[in-house]
Parts: sequence; C-alpha cells; structure tokens
Amino acid sequence: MNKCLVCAAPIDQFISFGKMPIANGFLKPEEFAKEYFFELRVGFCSQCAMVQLLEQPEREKMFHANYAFFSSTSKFMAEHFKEFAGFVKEKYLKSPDPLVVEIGSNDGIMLRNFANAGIRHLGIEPSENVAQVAMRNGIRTVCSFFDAELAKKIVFEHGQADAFLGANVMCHIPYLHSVAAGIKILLKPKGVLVFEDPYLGDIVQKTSYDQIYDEHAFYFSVASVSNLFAQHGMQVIDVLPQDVHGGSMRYVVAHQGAYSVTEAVEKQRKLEESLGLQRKETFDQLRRNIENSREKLVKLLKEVKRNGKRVVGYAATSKSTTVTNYCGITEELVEFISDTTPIKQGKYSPGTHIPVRPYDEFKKNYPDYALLFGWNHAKEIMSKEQDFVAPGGKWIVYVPEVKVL
Ligand code: DWN
Ligand code: SAH
Ligand code: ZN
Repeated sequence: MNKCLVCAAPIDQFISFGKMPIANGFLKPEEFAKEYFFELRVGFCSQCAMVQLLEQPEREKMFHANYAFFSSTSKFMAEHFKEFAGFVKEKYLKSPDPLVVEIGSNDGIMLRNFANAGIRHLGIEPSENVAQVAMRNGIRTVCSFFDAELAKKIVFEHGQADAFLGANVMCHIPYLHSVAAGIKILLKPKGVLVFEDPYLGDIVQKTSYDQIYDEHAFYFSVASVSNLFAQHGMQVIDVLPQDVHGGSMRYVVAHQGAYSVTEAVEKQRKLEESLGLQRKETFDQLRRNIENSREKLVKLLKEVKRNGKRVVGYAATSKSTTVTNYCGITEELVEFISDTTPIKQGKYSPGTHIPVRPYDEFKKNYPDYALLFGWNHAKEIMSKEQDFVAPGGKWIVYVPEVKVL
C-alpha cells in the first residue's frame, strides 16, 4: 500500500497507464534496446485530497544536461510570463531592492522580465542545457535542484526573498515538504510564493489525462495545496484560474496571517466540492472517461488510416508520450511528429518510436490530418496554420473530446 507523499495516509490507486518511458526521453535507434520504463500509476488521497503518482523515476533520469523542453518555444507562453511577472511586480514587490527567486526557471522565460527591469533575481534550474540558455542571456541561475538546504544557502548569500516563483515545477517535486520548508525559510515576513500548475479541476472536467506523466508527481487543487502549506505555517491567500496549459491555477501563498485571504479562495474551494475533487468516486469516473477516450481515439485513427489518409502528429509534447503509449499509437497510425525543438528533431518518440521531424517537413507536404498533441497551444498553433486548413487539412483533437475539427 502506497502512502501519501503529503500526509502519509494510506492511498489507493485509481488508474494504471501501464509501462511508460521517460516522457521527454526522445531517443536514437541505438538507444531503443536500453530504454527505461516504469509503471505510471496514479492515486487519490482521501485524507488530504492530493492526487499523485504512486511511482516516479529518479529525478536525474528526467532533469539533466539534455532536457528536451525549452520553455521559450511558445510565443504565447512568453506573453503569459510577461503578464505573470507584471502581476508579481505590481502587487508584491513593494520593498526597496526586492529579490525574486524562481525554481524551474528553464531558459529564463519568466525571469528575463525581472532581469530587464533591473530587479535582483535568481533562477534555480537543475537541467544544465536549459539553464545555460538563461545564463547566456544574463539571467542569474544556479544549476541545482531546490530543497530546504539550498534555501538556507540562498538566504546566507542573498538574504530573504520578496517573491518565490514557480511555473509548472512545484507539481514536479515529490519531496514537497522540503520545498515548503525551504520557502518558509526563504520568504521575508511579507514575502509571497506565487506558483502555477495544471489544475486538477480542468483535468477531471476535460479528461486531459495526458497531463499525467513521469514529471508530474502531483495534480493540485486549492484544497490539497491549502492542506500542504497549512503544515508549514503558511496559507493560500489568493487563487487565479489561468487558460494556459489546458487550464492552470495560480496560487498565492504567504506566511499565516501576513495578508487577508481573498474571496476567490473560498469560492474556488466551493467549486471544487461541487466538482467532487475531494471524493474518491470522481476519480473512478475519471478512469472510465480516460478508457473511453482511448477507445474513441484509436478507432478514429484506424478508420482514417483504412481510408488511405495520412496522419502527422503536431508537437512532440511530453503529454504525447502518455497518449501514444497508453493508446498504442505507433508509426503505423501516425507517420511522424512535427516539432520545432532542434534537440527533439531526428530522434524518436519515447516508447512508441515515432520519428520526430522538423516543422518544415509538415509544411512542405501537408498531411490529410494533423493529430494535435500540442492541444494546449491550440490558439497559437491554429492561428498560424491557416495554409494547412484552407485546402482541406483537418485537425484531430482528443481534449476535451475526441473529434475531427
Ligand atoms: O510541465 C511542463 C510543461 C510546462 O512543459 C513540463 N513538465 C514539460 C513541458 O510539457 P510539454 O512538453 O507537454 O509542453 P508543451 O508546451 O505543451 O509542448 C511544447 C512542444 O510543442 C515543444 O516541443 C515545442 C512544440 N511546439 C511546436 O512544435 N509548434 C509548440 C508550439 C507552440 C508550436 O507552434
Ligand atoms: N517554468 C518553466 C519550465 C517548466 S518545465 C515553464 O513553465 O515553462 C519544469 C522545469 O523544472 C524543468 O526545467 C526542470 O529542470 C525543473 N525542475 C525539476 N525539478 C526541480 C527542482 N527540484 N528544483 C528546481 N527546478 C526543478
Ligand atoms: Zn494525503
């Protein structure tokens, strides 16, 4: 029996996706034979409402000097982080010469907004290749995993922080208690933690099961995040739903009693109750919805193939690794996956070994159908792909429902 990583209560599994490879482990044919697999199992803790992986590969297998995800590949996300930084600056950087610390700072997509404004900043990023891009652009970065020990060192060298930020990284860290303890040490009395992650409410409502993969150890709700920080003398003071990554939540957390709590927090908790995010049955239903989604997608792809049509995958996302492996989608159904990230191109998708090719190959010979693995960027992608659609190209999507657009 697994124990909850947050409250240590016994926890039940509600789904297994079977054997899965490293989601960002794009590889070469000579590496196929020694590819690493683990069982992607997910559980819900009835005690503290935290949804979590029950098995996760060691962190060095996921985050290293060849990490394949570079944040700045999306222009829309760059705009989003400009807004995020503006929100923090306006509301929480009131003291003279403030310090902003960000974990999972990647290639600097967020921190450059502070660096450009001459604000003291520090990025913590364990994946060396992406950290180097940030450093080359003048963003102060420490190449390390964040935990309570590192927090002490940062306070010693730089003093306490006014804002501690994290986008799509808190949910990646299984040792959340060490992270929370570190944040507690690092924040000034009026300092705030502002972080964003894919929101459990959206995953449940949209059956966006592809958010579930090795890197995502947790699937947060306001309830589970509040429970976690309460154990460390901190409280959620504000929550702001976001459209990005298929539906995310921005949480603002502060030392207990340092700020008044906005009405949005209670409102969201009520909404979570009505969605059943604190009930085990919700996740049994989610499993059935996921199984249905798989059945429909496989049926559709096989039908399209039978009709002699070409299907290409659009964007070799981490999420696509869950979809292709869980649904058994190989080169037989999807000719190749087009992606703009140089480090992924010329390699093969994890587990299912579909070729990943440069975007130009999509552009120069449009397929009949594009399977939108980057559905969370649909607005950005569809607005620039008019030339694919105009002569009859069609999108296949599977979130929130399997359909042809
Ligand atoms: O949480 C995480 C999020 C923030 O980023 C990480 N664990 C890993 C990663 O997840 P992902 O790989 O699912 O992220 P995206 O942003 O959905 O995928 C981006 C991929 O799509 C990149 O490989 C670039 C590609 N892409 C493309 O080929 N054409 C993206 C866009 C916008 C495009 O137009
Ligand atoms: N914040 C960026 C990157 C998200 S990808 C964005 O939203 O686009 C997750 C990032 O977190 C990766 O760059 C990974 O190397 C980093 N990361 C993983 N574990 C970490 C840890 N313990 N401390 C700090 N960063 C971590
Ligand atoms: Zn728990």
